[in-house]
Amino acid sequence: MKKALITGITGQDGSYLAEFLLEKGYEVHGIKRRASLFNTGRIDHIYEDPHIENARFKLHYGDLTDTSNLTRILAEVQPDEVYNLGAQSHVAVSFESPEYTADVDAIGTLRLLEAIRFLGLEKKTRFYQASTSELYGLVQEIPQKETTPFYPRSPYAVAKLYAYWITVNYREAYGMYACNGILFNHESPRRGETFVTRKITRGLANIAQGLESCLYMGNMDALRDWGHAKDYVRMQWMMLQQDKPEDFVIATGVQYSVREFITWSAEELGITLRFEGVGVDEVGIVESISGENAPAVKVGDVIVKIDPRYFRPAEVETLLGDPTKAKEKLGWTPEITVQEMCREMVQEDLKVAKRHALLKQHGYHTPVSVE
Ligand code: NDP
Ligand code: GDR
Repeated sequence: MKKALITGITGQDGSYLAEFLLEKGYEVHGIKRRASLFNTGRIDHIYEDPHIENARFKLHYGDLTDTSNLTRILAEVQPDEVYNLGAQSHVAVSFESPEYTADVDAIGTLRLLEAIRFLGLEKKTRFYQASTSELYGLVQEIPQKETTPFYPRSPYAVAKLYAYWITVNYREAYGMYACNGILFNHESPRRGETFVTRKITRGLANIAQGLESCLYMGNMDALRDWGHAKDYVRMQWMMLQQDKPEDFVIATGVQYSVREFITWSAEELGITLRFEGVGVDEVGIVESISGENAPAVKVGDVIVKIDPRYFRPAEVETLLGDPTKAKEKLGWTPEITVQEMCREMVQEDLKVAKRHALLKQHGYHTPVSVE
């Protein structure tokens, strides 16, 4: 039985990858951080009681900032594959916590690679690094492919640049099977609530049900190449099954604006939006309503506004990936379109919003945290 170790198993990708590898028959080990509240909501459905004989899903407390902890877990697990998905992954937050982001995202990657080498696992253990389209930042070529020069625009992207190159370096210096997946934005109903797609689907579902009144946005002109996390974790595994380690861009090859994502999400709730004004004065106004899903909204309501608080000190305006290499060499193509994904996300968030609205109606306190 193959063994995999996943850092970031409690995150969006970690949860889908763990499911995928369990289905493939792997023994899956994951590193979770200690937190004062439970932080395993995304993986509770695959959790196995450690007392069960032959359990194939095991969690270890740990942190990418802790070398001895990583070394001990690697020594204990002796994994065939390591997926380094753990990161402070929020671009805007990286401007607030640049040093921590560098420690986790850059040096954390080095710690893992060095522990593999130190333990003499470099010929056994294959290593996947969660690299990112943010490396392209101020884009030098459209669309972006494996050979496009990088120009990172945030402490997050700069930290991930180090992680990208240290992965390449350990491959070249020590013959390790180590590779980078340069993944463009990918989302799902399990996406963190403060990334833009989830903020939109959750925010609008809450507004539709009367739990919030307005969605406050940053740069709605930003263009992204959005895919579904389920399609992208399949590719993470495929990259570690080749004869030779290589780096791949994973993207859909289509881009849309944040404003378009808002429009689709509203439509899924039966709300037609009209955008008026420019810059910080732009607003989204309800033009018409159909169906039953937005009982709290009236025609003429302003439900989208700009809050400059969400502008970034340096923005990545446009990203568009070219996944030709992944298609040709690995036979990978995304199966879920961004519009299908948006519908799924809205429907999931609507279920939760309806539950909260019902509780509120019956006098129960249902705080909705907004970012
Ligand atoms: P999430 O933010 O959903 O998950 C990040 C994971 O990393 C969580 O499990 C988190 O733990 C964990 N983590 C954070 N800090 C540490 C630390 N100090 N030590 C150990 N673990 C830590 O991210 P995604 O699942 O969306 O992304 C997975 C990876 O892919 C990340 O590295 C991200 O940067 C990268 N990436 C993501 C893309 C996307 O569009 N989703 C695109 C390209 C790259 P906790 O749950 O406790 O917070
Ligand atoms: P990104 O994702 O920065 O691309 O990083 P995010 O969803 O945070 O932002 C995408 C774009 O939307 C604009 N935007 C807003 N973003 C947020 N979060 N909140 C807002 O209110 C808002 N308004 C507009 C942003 O300015 C940006 O242009 C994600 C992360 O998953 C990274 O870890 C990963 O590496 C990259 O995708 C690829």
